[in-house]
Amino acid sequence: MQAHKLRVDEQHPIIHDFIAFGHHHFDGDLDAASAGRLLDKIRHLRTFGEDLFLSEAEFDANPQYIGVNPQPGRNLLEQFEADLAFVEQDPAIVSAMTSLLGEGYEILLKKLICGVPAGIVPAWLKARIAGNPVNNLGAYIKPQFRDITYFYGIDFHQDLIDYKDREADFVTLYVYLHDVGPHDAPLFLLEESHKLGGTLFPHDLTRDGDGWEYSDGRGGRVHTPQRQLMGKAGFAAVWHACTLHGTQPDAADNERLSLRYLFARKPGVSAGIDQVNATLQGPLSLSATRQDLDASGAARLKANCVNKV
Ligand SMILES: O=C(O)CCC(=O)C(=O)O
Repeated sequence: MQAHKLRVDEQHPIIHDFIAFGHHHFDGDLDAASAGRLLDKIRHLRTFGEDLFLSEAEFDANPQYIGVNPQPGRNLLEQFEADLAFVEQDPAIVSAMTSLLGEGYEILLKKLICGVPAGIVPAWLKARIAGNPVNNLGAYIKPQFRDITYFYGIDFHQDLIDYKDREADFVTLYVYLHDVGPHDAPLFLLEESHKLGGTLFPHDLTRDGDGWEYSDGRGGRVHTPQRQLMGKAGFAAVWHACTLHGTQPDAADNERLSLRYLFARKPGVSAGIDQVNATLQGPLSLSATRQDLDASGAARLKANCVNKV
C-alpha cells in the first residue's frame, strides 16, 4: 500500500504555526486543577525566601558557575512523575508533539523554573548581577536547593544556546502552574525570529515598533513582533529551538513557577520538524552558541535588551 502523505491542510496546526511564527499555543490550556495540585505540593516542600541564597562570603569562598542546574538525581520533578501526567499524557500535547517530532519522541529534559521575585534577592547579589544578560541564579543558591532553576530575568536567547553542535531537532514546552500576568515575569517571545536559524548570543536586536529588528550577523535580517506570554494556570506554549525569548526580573511579590520541558525527535525519525527546519534561512546547529561567558562560566559582559522593553 502506498504511504499516505499528509496534505498541508491536513496537518496539525503546530506545523503551520512553527513555520510561520516559530511557536504554538494550546487552546484551552492544560488541566488547571492538576497544575494547582502540583503547585501546592511544591510549595509544601520549598519556601521561596532569602534563605535559598548563599551569603556573599560563602559564594566568594568558592564561586561555582557550572553544574548548578537540576541534573539526574537532583531534580525536584523526579518525585512528581505521576503528577506530571496532566502534561505528558495530555492528548493535545501528545498529538502536537507526535506531528512535530514523530512517533517515539523523547523528553530530553524537564525541570521546574522559578522566576525569583525581586524582594528575596539579596542586595549584594542584585548589585553584582545588574545588567548581566543571563541571570540564572544557580551559582548563588545553596547546593541543596539546586534541584530547580532560578531565574532573575534572561535576555532574548535561543534554547539552542545550551546545545552546541546539536541540530534544532528539539522544542521547548512551557507550562505555567498558576496565573501569570504582566508582573509575574511572563515570557517575552519574538515571533518569526526562528527564521534566521541559529545565531550567536547575545543577539543583534534593535527596537522597532511592535517588536525588534533582528540581524543574524551574516547579512540576514527579519522584523520580529514581540509577544508576551500571559495566561491562567495550565497555560502551555511551545517554541522552536531557534526562537528568541526571554524574561525580565520578577517584579511581583511571589515567585513564578513553571514547568520547562525539552522534547526531542528520536534519532533517525523524520517528522514535521524537518519540514519546519527546511524553511529556515540559517544554520540548524552552531559550533559556538554564546560569547557572554569567561572560561569559569562567569558573565564577562553587561548587555540586556529585554529589560529595555
Ligand atoms: O523562566 C524564565 O524566567 C526564563 C526561562 C527561559 O527563558 C528558558 O529556560 O529558556
